[in-house]
Amino acid sequence: MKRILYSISATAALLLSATAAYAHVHLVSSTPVANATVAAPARLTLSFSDTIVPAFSGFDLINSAGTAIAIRTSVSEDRKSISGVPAQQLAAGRYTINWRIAAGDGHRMTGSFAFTVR
Ligand SMILES: [Cu+2]
Repeated sequence: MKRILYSISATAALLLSATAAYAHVHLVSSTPVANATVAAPARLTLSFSDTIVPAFSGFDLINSAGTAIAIRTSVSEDRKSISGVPAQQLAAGRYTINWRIAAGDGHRMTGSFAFTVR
């Protein structure tokens, strides 16, 4: 009986953690795609799996020298993506996007990825 109880609670714990992980909002796609080499993009877009809180969601664009590029970000009307238009055309080189969001469930998350402008 003890053994049965143990396996039931272990299964419940697994199910709970799987549900919690699934519930977290995550980055589903981006333009440019992570690690892509592209022509200078006029607009950068990050799409998330669920709604985010505009006041606490945005991203920074950093060049290979570590300098932040001026960019104004905004959250879409459906609150599932963030777009930003660089203040000037991006020069060739490698760039990193550092994003931060607050999800509807109150969790804050951050992440980053890089792309290259040819
Ligand atoms: Cu969450």
